[in-house]
Amino acid sequence: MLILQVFAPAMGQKSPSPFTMKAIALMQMSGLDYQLKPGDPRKGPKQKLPVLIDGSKSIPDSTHILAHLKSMHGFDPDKNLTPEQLAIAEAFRRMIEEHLYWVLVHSRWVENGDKIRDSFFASVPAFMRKFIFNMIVKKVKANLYGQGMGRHTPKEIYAFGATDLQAIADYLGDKPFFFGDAPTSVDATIFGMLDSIIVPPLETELKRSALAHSTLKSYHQRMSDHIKLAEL
Ligand SMILES: N[C@@H](CCC(=O)N[C@@H](CS)C(=O)NCC(=O)O)C(=O)O
Repeated sequence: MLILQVFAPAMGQKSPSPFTMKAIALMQMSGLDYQLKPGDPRKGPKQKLPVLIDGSKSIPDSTHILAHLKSMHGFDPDKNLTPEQLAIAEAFRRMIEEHLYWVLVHSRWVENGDKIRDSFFASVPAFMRKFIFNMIVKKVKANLYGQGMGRHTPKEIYAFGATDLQAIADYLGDKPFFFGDAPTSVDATIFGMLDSIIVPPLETELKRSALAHSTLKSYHQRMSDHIKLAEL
């Protein structure tokens, strides 16, 4: 039995990370038998979630999880894509995971720290929560600065986010999924990010930019229905 380790539900999300939601979408799309379990990133092979456990193997990273599903379980949602489509998918994936992700990190940890604290750290005793949370926020801010996003003003950061979301909405157009009638792996990536932007009850500039595109809102709903998220 496959086990997918993710963050426990929080802020209205099945798991409050774009990468864990992407992995959940992939597992659901695969039709494979698996169990969702809350994990602890500190105990994982790369100190991050998601992690897929397959027998004695632990596979961290959503991209490696997809590669494992392809090579070991015959699930390849991209098998009908052309080389050109694969290249486009890879570029969008990088934009979402290496750029838009940092706008999300800013919107959550820098601008809405007080709101996410009790939800993300519900399992930490209340008297220690603020202390631990402040330590993590310090680390997150250092990461944002190191990556470069944290050197910009909030207005500039949200303008980057709006441009990325515009690119996704423009390429999607009125197609049901990114490359047409059937979802592929880049749909799991986009879904994981949109779920993390739209679902939590945080009124951020990033969420406003996403919801300004009715196509993105309906696409998020279509993907949620397709992967039967409500049944999980
Ligand atoms: N490249 C990884 C990224 C995973 C990732 O960044 N996970 C974050 C949550 S969004 C995490 O586990 N952070 C815990 C930590 O840094 O302590 C993937 O695709 O799975």
